[in-house]
Amino acid sequence: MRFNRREFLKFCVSSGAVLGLSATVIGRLEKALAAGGEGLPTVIWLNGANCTGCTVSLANRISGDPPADVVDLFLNTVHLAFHPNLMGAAGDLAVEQLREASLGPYILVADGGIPTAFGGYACMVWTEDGREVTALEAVRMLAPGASAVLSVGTCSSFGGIPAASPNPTAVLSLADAAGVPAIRIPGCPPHPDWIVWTVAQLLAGIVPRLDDFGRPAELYAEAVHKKCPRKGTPPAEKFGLDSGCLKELGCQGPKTRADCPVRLWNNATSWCVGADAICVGCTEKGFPGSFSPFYKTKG
Ligand code: FSX
Ligand code: SF4
Repeated sequence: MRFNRREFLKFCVSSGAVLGLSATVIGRLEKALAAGGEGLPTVIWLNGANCTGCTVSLANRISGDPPADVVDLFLNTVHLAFHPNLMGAAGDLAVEQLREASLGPYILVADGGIPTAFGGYACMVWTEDGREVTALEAVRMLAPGASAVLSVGTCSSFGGIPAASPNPTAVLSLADAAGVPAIRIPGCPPHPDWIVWTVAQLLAGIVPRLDDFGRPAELYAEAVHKKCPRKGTPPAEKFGLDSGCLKELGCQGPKTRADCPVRLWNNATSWCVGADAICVGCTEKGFPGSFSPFYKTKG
């Protein structure tokens, strides 16, 4: 099934309550919908150093109502001009599409950290005129002209796993590598709803209020611990034997801001603590170094 931009807007409007979109955002999207969605920015999505989990997370969003999945949605609606994993075009054609998109209004999205050692040549994103273009060069070229810059995932937001000590490729966040401010949607991976919510705000012409770490404050409003159903229960001594609090087993929920216990994952099936694992702190700056070794009690 194919969807167009109009259907993405319809989807955002009809799923507004689930996604937590405000009445203002829904109102503006409705207006854009009435205008046929013309003039909305194109999305250029780059991959830095990553595991591709961010895109997999986004692709896992399934809805009971059409449009059924976000892959189709983003391919055919938000006018996703370039995405290394999702686009149909390849080679020169893909680069042509990117170049064309970069002439008009566009939102730059990047998942993955940006390696800066070796002149950036630890991560090449496309070839042009026989020359390898690095992620570093690409973000420095595209970020200044973007109407918004979006860091999807902890690697792009803060460096994340590829920047973990000893960080041999000198990975930086997108904002630090490109020298521009970015809206950060951390999580390793981030929840697909967080990505769609933020893109919907930008399409509605609204820059979401950000917290001190550049994350949309509404999405990262409180610690995972606060609404965890295990809060206040006796400490669990082992995994899988009871439903007690996992803090003594290394849970980082008290230090980690995200709405996982309420929103749940995999189309509202469960979440890390619900599946009897600890929260590892993946939405926080300093992950993984500041939270490891995992499964140990820290302070
Ligand atoms: Fe990082 Fe994303 Fe973790 Fe993986 O693109 S936030 S390693 S889920 O893939 O960048
Ligand atoms: Fe908090 Fe983790 Fe215990 Fe849940 S399991 S109450 S998030 S410390």
